[in-house]
Amino acid sequence: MTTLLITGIVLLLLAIVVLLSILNDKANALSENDPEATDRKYKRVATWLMVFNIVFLVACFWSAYDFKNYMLGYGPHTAASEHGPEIDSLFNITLFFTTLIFVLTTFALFWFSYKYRHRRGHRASNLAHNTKLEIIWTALPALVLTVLVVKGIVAWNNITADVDPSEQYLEIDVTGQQFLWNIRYPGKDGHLGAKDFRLIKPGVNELGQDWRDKRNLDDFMADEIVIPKGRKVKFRIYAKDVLHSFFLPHFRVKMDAVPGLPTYFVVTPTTTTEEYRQRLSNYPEYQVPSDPEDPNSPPLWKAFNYELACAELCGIGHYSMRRVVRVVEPEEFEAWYNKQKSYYFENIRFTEDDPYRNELLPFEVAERKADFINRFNNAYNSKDEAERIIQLRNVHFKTGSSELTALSRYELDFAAEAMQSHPEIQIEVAGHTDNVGNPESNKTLSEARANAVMKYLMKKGVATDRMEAKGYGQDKPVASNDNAEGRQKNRRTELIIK
Ligand SMILES: [Cu+2]
Repeated sequence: MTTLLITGIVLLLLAIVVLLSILNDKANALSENDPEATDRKYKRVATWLMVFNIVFLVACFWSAYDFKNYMLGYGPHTAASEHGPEIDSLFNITLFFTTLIFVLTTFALFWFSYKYRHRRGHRASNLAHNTKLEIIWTALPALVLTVLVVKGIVAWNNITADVDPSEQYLEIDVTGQQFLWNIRYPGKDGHLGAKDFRLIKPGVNELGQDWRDKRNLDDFMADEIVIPKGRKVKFRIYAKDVLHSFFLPHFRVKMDAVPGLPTYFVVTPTTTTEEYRQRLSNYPEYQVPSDPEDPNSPPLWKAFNYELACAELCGIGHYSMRRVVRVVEPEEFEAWYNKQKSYYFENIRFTEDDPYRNELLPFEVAERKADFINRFNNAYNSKDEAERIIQLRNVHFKTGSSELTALSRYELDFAAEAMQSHPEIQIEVAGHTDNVGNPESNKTLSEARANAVMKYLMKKGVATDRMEAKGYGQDKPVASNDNAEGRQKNRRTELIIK
């Protein structure tokens, strides 16, 4: 229905225009011999053009004024970063000059068409050259541009200055790819680990982190950017495929992400997300529902979030390159930061991609050792026979064999050490299996495994006559053999203090 109405109105307007032009032609034909009528006609046209000019300029200013509270730099949208006001003031200086020139030239354009309209007895004069004019309209823009450019360069050098290595700052690594941002934080060591594009493995190692660089081990990935208010943040900006652009509009941060050419931007946020929301709440524009379809949705100011966008049209899914940015008080940041989990320990540790899969890291050795000594002492001090058993939780064998896995050595070393510091005790090394397979061969296997452990302890200096190896096969389960978890518990090696 609406389409039909609009089509009807357009057709009607077209008919009116055609009719008017026909009438105009007829009137012209009549007045051809009446010079006064011609003068009147040109004056009328020139006057209406002047009216248009004034209405147009007023409309321009009115619209800018009306929308000011939505625009960055005005109303509630003063910059949320330390360097932001400098960019805004540069922008305003540029805007002042361009507005002035815009008004003057627009006005001159229409004024000339009015003043020099066709009139009887007036002839156009031919102005071929005027040196004075040439100098004025070359020198003036040159001067203005020089001021703008010099001010711009000085500001740009300030804004894009790198951090001083001696100062405190938080480093965050952002990598654009079609169509998302990878956000990486340094862990507790405060340093981001090395990357190499040749190590990139989709779904496993998206950034090509080199796990041999220990600084990588505590790095974590985040799905939003969280930064503490008042802290200097250095964003290291990368791209994996095409050009992207790292754009934080509320902080006046914008830097291209270029494949093969790392860039950076240093910014100090000055306003938390919550403070920015409070600021917005003072303006009627932000009291409307955030979802126009749902009148009960929270008002715009409450739903506000800073955001990271990609400012480079990088492909069909470009729009989805949005991430929420949260600026919080330093204490809240610490709480969030401490909750994050290292990517390496969550996803890489002990997998085939882990260069340290056959060894324990120093802190892991310390943790396991403390745990073992604790369990050993409990067993040692207990009078109850059933409690004088120490399970070797981290001693494992290759499937169906009595060959110890590489990581078993740590717990066996702890055991050997404990035996040596308690020379009076005797132990039994007991091997157990689950109930899969033949009971006889299970017994043989458990014996072989107990012997392997004993041999290892011997090699570490524990006297042979202090130990006895026994294989129990599947006879002494500690859990149900009906599920994988239970069977795993049943396949075990124990040290029993006699
Ligand atoms: Cu992009």
